Formats: sequence, C-alpha cells, structure tokens
Amino acid sequence: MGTPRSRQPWPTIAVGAVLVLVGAARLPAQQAAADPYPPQEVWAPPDSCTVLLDDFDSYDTGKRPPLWQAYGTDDQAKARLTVEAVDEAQPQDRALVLTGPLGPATKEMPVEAARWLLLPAAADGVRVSVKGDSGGHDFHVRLIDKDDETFGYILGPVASEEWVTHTISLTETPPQYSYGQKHNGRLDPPLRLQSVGVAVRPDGRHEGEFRVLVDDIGITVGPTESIPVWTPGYATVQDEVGLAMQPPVGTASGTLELAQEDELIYPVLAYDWGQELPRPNSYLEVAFQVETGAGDGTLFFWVQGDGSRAYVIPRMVDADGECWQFQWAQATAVTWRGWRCLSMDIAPERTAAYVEHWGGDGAMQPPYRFLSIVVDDLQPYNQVPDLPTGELTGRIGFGPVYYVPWK
Ligand SMILES: [Ca+2]
Ligand SMILES: [Ca+2]
Ligand SMILES: [Ca+2]
Repeated sequence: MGTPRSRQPWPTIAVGAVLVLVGAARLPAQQAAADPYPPQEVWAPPDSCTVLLDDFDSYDTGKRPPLWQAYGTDDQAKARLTVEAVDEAQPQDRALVLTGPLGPATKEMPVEAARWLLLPAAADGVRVSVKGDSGGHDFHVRLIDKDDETFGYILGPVASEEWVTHTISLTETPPQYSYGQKHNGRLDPPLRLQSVGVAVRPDGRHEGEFRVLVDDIGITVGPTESIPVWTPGYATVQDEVGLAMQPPVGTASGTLELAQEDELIYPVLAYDWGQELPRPNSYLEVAFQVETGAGDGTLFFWVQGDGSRAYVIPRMVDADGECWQFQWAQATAVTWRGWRCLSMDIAPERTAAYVEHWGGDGAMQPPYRFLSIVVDDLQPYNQVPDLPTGELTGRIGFGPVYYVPWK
C-alpha cells in the first residue's frame, strides 16, 4: 500500500575534515513504514528494493509533464494531464494527475497517459502507485515490447482515495489483452511502459470531473542475483575514486570528501558552480575504477541527492578504450534528497540507452568498465519560480554499485 511519502532527511555533514563522520539518520517506525526508501533498504542490492523510474517530482506543477502525452478519441482528448503536489506539506513530492469531464459519455471512456518509458532489462516487475476519486474507474497499465506488441494489465477500480501500490510480475501476471502487428503473445525485450490510464465510468453522473493521481512508477528486480561490483569504504574511495578533470570545466570547482553512515564510508562531491545564473555550462567529473562484468546487464548505482537539480551522467569505457555516455532509466536531474538507486542497461545495441560515444569503433565490446559520473549544472526547469534554482553549491554522494547480468 502506498501512502503520501516522507523522505528520509538528508543528514547534516560538517565540512572540512578528510574523514567526516555522519550519524545515521533514523526515522520513527511509523514514518519508516510509509517511506519508499526505509533505512534498511538503503544501499541494498536492487533485488530487495523498488527501483523508481519516474516520481514526477522534477516536473512543473500545473502543466503537462514533458515526455508524457494524453491520447485517444475526441472524448478522450478532453482529458488533461497535469502535475500537482501530493500534499501541501511536501511540495516537492509531485504526482501525475489525469482529469477531465465525466459526461455525457454513457460508456466507458479510456484515458491514457503515455510516455514510452524504457524498462531496465533486469526488471521482472512493474510497480505503480495510484490514488482515485472513488469513481470506480478501472486503472490499467500497458506495456509494449520490441515487436510493437502491446500488453494490457487491468489492475482494478480506483475505488480508494488512499494511495494503492500495484505490482505487475512480468513472468506471472497474465495480461488481460495483447495486440500488435507481430503478435506472438510473448513479452520480447526491450520493454517499455507505454501508458497508464483509466477506463472512466460515468456511473450515471454526467457532471463533474474524474480525477486520478499516479506516482512512483518503478520496477522490481529478481530473482536474478545482484553482483556487488563496488562497495565504498575508506580504502576503496582512496584508491578508486577521484576528480577526473583538473581544472574543471567552466567556473565549477569541487572537492571529494568522505562521509559515513553506519558502516559505509562513501565519497561525496562538494561542488560550487562559481557564478550566478545565467552562467556558462560548468561540470565536474568524478572518476571511478570499477569493472562491471564481462557481458550485458543492468547497472544499479546508489546516489545520495541534494535536491539541487544538478545532472549526474554516467560514462562507461569498453574493451578498446571507447567512451560511452549513457543515461539512467530515471530522470537524470537530482531532484531527490537522501539515497536513491539509479539504473541503466549497458548494452547499447539492445537498449539505445547511450547518448553518445567517442574514441573507438562505434561498437561496445566487453568487458566494460564504469568510468565516471559527470556532475553537470544543466537545469532544464530553472525557469520554474517555485523551485530552488539559484543554488550554486551542493553535495552529491555515491554509494554501492550492483550489476545484474541478463539471462
Ligand atoms: Ca512523486
Ligand atoms: Ca512479442
Ligand atoms: Ca569499441
């Protein structure tokens, strides 16, 4: 069951010492139960935690979120997609809102919010939280596979005004329907989440509006075993992590420091973009020396955010030294505070998840090495008045890295 979520508070870190010790932040039990990242799941391998793909927190309120589209017939075109805060106490926690007039339709009216969100290949399930208006409209999720075959999962009526979390197992939950030109009834990867939606039922009412909130779209991983490929600690940080660019690009400056929570000693990049907006593009590169596995798989990386909306962009190197810049399956702007698990597939011919590559033959040969995280000051939403956009300094931490080979 989902409820309005409270984030784990970001621990205060004293700056200045080489090794900065941080007391572990602990929440009261009733708060921890409502948190999508309860403390015991922080740094866990991805088969024991939900990996979020879109939480809507980075989008403007009152507008249709970029990348999301409403589609359908004339009736459906009256439906609107907006983003709203989940509750007043947590304005940064936002959700997708599907709304529109109830009538005069006398039959069910499907309303779709589509994004074509690429699912990491290690996913074995899809998770989504939904909150309804007690209207009884059936909530559904559609997936689409490599062959443009669409699979529909009807997850039941939105009869509750509380948050409800649904999980679809990609191996065990049978879809209610499937269609497509190359229809074979199988989910052939790579998979995308095509849309979420409701079949709006007028229920005799022809006035007023339906209103359904969707949040925290994510995946579950398993039963494949996760392989820890990097666990930070004092020795590993000293030996395997560094600032790659001296001097940094633009007006940026940064230092790598150590922080600690429980037994984990991990690197934190303390950065300063150097001047007020507007400013030239500035970025820093945190270099890692991490082998990620011999073949194709999905990489999971715990990143401690500062809510700054800085970008964290992953780079890989293949066997012939070619550099590949990837994108996470998640939104790349750091909108969150505290720990979050990011993921990316590292086989470009299968996922098209890379952005660009240089210095090689254009093919990705294993074994792969995780090269770096570029921390960039790109702020695509910095015109939004209700977001803290003028922050010039911040701190982003880097936790354990896991690798899940594909079967
Ligand atoms: Ca949210
Ligand atoms: Ca298929
Ligand atoms: Ca190559």
